[in-house]
Amino acid sequence: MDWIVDAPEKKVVVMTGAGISAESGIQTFRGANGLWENHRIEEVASPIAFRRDPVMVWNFYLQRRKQALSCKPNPGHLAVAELEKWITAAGGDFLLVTQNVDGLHTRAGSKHVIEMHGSLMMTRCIACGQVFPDERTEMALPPRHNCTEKGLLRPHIVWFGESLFPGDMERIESAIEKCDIFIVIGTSGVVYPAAGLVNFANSLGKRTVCVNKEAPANVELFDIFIQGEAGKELPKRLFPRENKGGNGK
Ligand code: BJW
Repeated sequence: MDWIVDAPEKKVVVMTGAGISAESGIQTFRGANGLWENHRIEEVASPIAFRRDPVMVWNFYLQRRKQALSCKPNPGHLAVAELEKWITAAGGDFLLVTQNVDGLHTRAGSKHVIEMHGSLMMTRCIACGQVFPDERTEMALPPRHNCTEKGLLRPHIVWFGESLFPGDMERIESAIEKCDIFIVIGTSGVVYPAAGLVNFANSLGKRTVCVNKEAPANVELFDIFIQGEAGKELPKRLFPRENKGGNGK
């Protein structure tokens, strides 16, 4: 097969991880140049860490926000957005589930997206729970919310030990139940519940494909594994170029 999504497959779920943003200059979490090499991940990405040192955690996410805003979507993000256009124009269903918090898929033009681990561009009040867009990059101290409880603001990120946002898992599973093909791109397959979604897809007999630079931990669960960089593989292999979405732009 030359491409991953075939013409009759009009119901597609794609799930991405940090690998798809690597070619935009955003470091992945694990591996040789992993973001976490000099930090244990729990030091910065857990509710305990935020309770212990909110200033350190806030500043870590502020730096990440600055970095994400300074990066651009790469050909991998653009190919996923084009696939969505193509599927939608053909009357099909498309859902992109991303573990990434960098916002690059939306900036590439993806519309139907679940950011299952949250967003660097959103903040949440720990007291009243209100979530709002926040692209500020200069607040060295976590501010207080203007609600009656004056709650501390925290990144709207799913940290270790926290559940996904209400309804997200149900929407993801429902899309997988209806899909023809489940494509997983640029993730090491070690963080749950994301890593377990391929088991769910397999249990329903769906076709499963993985595109990754190195074999992920759960590689044996996929029907097809394509080894390579997302920005190089996806534009040529995700779907047939001559049929690409809308007017072919
Ligand atoms: C390329 C490339 C290129 C590079 N092209 N590819 C079941 C079993 C065991 C443990 C658990 C379980 N269920 C829950 C847990 C606990 C925990 C967990 O999974 N722990 C494991 C580490 C063992 N999960 C949770 O706590 C989750 N919550 C939960 O399940 O709630 C219910 C519950 C609570 C408590 C107990 C039990 C249940 C929440 C997980 C939240 C994850 N949050 C993070 C950080 C926040 C976001 C942020 O700050 O940015 O999300 S962790 C971090 O890992 C981040 C990522 O989204 C996530 C996944 O990483 P990803 O995307 O896979 O990146 P990498 O770096 O690992 O891999 C990159 C890959 O790309 C590599 O393979 C490269 O080869 C490849 N690559 N260049 C293509 N150009």
